[in-house]
Amino acid sequence: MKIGFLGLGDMGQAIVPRLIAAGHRVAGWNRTKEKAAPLLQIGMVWADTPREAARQSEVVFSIVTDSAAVRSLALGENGVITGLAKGAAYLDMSTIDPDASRAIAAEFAKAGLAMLDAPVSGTTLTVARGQASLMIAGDQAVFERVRPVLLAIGPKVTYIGAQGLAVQLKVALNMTLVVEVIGFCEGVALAEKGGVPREVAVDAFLKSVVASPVLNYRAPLLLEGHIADATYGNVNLQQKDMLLALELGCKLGLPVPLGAAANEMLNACRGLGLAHHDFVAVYEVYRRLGGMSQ
Ligand code: NA7
Repeated sequence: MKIGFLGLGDMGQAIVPRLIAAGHRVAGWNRTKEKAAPLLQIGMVWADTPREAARQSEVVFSIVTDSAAVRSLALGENGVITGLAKGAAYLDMSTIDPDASRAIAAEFAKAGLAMLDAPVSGTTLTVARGQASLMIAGDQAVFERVRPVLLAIGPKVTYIGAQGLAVQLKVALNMTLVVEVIGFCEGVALAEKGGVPREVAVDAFLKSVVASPVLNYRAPLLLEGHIADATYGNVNLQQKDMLLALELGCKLGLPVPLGAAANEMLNACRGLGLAHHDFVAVYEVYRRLGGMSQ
């Protein structure tokens, strides 16, 4: 199929090669053009604007930082909405405010165009390994039409329901992920402070019922002893999602006290200058609070 791809950050860099490898033609755009270079080398073609990418495509994806970024590339002067053909589909994979996503989709619907929310769960590594999972919401008939393209990105593609529900679910999922990893950091710190060597504690956690895929791949970062530069998601990016979760809880009247506590630990990371580090930097916060580190 002819695909437009907007946003060639870390996730875009991992997804586009999978689409090309599956035989799709990809026209890509990024605000900072230089980032397209490695993808142009493997066959992606450059589009000057989101509109140009949309004009040449049956399916257009975007994956960018936040609601404002999606709004500008979707609805701006040279946005997707100005170039998308009737019968084509626009899928936003970013993790953004569900209400903002619904409002953007409503503009597409008014223009007789289809937009779905299609967030990806997984890191650049899981995407590259073909293990990412995708959640999709919006018009189910459009979803069925684009499903083969989605399967090229990841093997687990799940239709969630009405517009906005996939991105809402993704916000809930990311909150849980951060709470889980911070719980792990707290537990290991408690064991270490009491005299259990860190590597012994981590090994025991990973052999226990507490183990999970996310703890397995983040544990090595915690063991390194220094706090690794962001590999899978830095503090700022995780906090963006956590703030979306807190806002959602507030809007819906559902308390999320564990999310709120986890958010305080992310604040502490930023206060200590660890904003661009992987969020297992929370472990370092515990070490400093517990007098194990300066
Ligand atoms: P990255 O690697 O930080 O990349 C962010 C991308 O978003 C990158 O392409 C940026 O373009 C783009 N961006 C950011 N702001 C804008 C605006 N205002 N307009 C257009 N493009 C913009 O993030 P990831 O790839 O890891 O994650 C992307 C999303 O997936 C995010 O919602 C995650 O939570 C999940 P740039 O290269 O800076 O010009």
